[in-house]
Amino acid sequence: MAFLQEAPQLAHPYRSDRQLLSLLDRALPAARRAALDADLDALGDYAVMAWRRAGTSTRRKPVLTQWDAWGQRVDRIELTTAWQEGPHITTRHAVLAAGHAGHPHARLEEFARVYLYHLASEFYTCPLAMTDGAATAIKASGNAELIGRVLPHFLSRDPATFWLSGQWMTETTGGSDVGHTETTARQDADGQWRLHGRKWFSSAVVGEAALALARPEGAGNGTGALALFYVETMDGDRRKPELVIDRLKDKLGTQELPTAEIHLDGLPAWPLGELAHGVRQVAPMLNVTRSWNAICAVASMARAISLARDFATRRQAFGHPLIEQPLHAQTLADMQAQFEAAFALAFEVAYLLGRVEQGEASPEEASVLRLLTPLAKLWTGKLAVKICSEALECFGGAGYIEDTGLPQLLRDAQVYAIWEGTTNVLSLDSLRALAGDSLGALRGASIRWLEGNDDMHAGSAVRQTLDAAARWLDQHGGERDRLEAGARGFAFTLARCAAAALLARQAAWSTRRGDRRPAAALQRFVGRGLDRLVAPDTGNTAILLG
Ligand code: MFK
Repeated sequence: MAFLQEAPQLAHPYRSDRQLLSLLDRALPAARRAALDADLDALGDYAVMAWRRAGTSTRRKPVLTQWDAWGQRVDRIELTTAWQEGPHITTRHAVLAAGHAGHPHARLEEFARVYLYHLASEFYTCPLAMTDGAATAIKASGNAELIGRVLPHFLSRDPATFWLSGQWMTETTGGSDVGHTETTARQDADGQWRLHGRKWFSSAVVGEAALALARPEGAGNGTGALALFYVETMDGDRRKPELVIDRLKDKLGTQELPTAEIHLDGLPAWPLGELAHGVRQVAPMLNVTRSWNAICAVASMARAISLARDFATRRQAFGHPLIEQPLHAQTLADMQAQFEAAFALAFEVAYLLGRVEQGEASPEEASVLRLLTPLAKLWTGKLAVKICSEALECFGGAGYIEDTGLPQLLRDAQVYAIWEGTTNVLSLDSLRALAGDSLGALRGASIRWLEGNDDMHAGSAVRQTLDAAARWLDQHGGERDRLEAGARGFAFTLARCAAAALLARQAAWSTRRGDRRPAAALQRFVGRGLDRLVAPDTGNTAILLG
């Protein structure tokens, strides 16, 4: 019999994840920690089942049928099995409801669930993120009627009453510069607002509701004149005729997610608040979905590393398992160190979000959250692509073969850097977040996170790099073009410093309990350098692009 390679096995994503276990042990009160265990265990079981199921079944994509046999427009979308299971898993384990539970650890407990559910859900987490964001924006609007109508559905623990919400912003004019939105809102004779236009990237079109940006008829141009509307998509069990699905997108990844192009042909709509400043009103939603993005990006890293590490114990080359080959072990350890830093940053955003929302946070924590949200989104989005790509390489040719399930990890990971704002848009948002003294707040927080850690080198590297970032800002902040040209390097530097300081806090805690791994991750992560500042040479750029 010719040699047959053993396939990689997926370790239980909850019981085997030392980062998640020790984070929850450190951050949660004992009673809350214990109450969470059953849901996380079950979501880990579901992830193992989904991985095995994917390995033994033919991959499917959603199918749109626009017309029935008799010429009736139906716009029916058939979903994959994981998507059909989505409402049941979400409500049974309170994935969204947990985040709105009214205590400061609610978001941490929610995002632990999201982290475990994400990949098994086949990106059903995308519309869940938007539903969570919509719930948050509607709460922030203070619109009591809407709050009473939709929150019981969005946060339901019963699949029969659970609703998904979309976030309809992107149009053919652009996904970043939404100020050019062409969708208009008109009031009919009865005073009912109705939306007319085309939305170009509508994930969650299978949902029951959405928040949509539109320009009230007669309003001026630009971002400030846009309003934010709430819409419902269903009339009983039929989709409303004023919502037409033109086609599903053919995407590089996230292929189980039915992203659609749609037309709104007079769809009834209700403004969340004032009929202007819609982007300001949707911002709480964006910050929530960006937090989901960061958590889901670290979930992809965790999956890629878990499989690559397992495979390294099963695959022999040149007389030894891969894990005993010095360069391969070095490669895996580098991935692990970067992942641990990214994990620490993404989950701090979740922790701070819970504190801010429950009114428990200091003003300094609120400004750190505003800054860390875009930083976590942009850095983890890029890192997920890098780590998934490296993980595929750890399998050699097998990593390039579709039915191993590995290429999908990389194709899916590419979306984290794009949706919810590209790396550059998020770098510019982190400049927006610097209004006030959020850089000073980040420095103060980092120094506190470093307390108790005895890695002197890491501590001084964080402090020195944050000082260098502040000097960079002083030097370039006066000239907008130069500031923007260097914004990505600046954002990466801040993200890496914050991640290192947070990892140092976890390392101090874990070392006291005999776990030296976070300290080793910190040493390696800081050893690769924190500074990614660039001299924004706009003249040189002009020559290169000329
Ligand atoms: C599985 C993981 C789950 C992930 C879910 C994935 C869902 C995928 C679906 C999508 O991808 S939906 C499309 C997502 N699109 C974006 O994220 C938009 C990208 N563009 C931006 O982020 C722009 O920065 C933005 C449109 C928000 C603003 O650009 P503008 O037109 O230049 O607006 P401006 O004047 O800077 O900001 C308007 C107001 O919003 C200002 O407040 P004021 O009116 O009080 O002056 C800003 O301060 C405020 N603002 C903007 N971004 C904010 C914010 N406030 C708080 N937080 C922010 N992040």
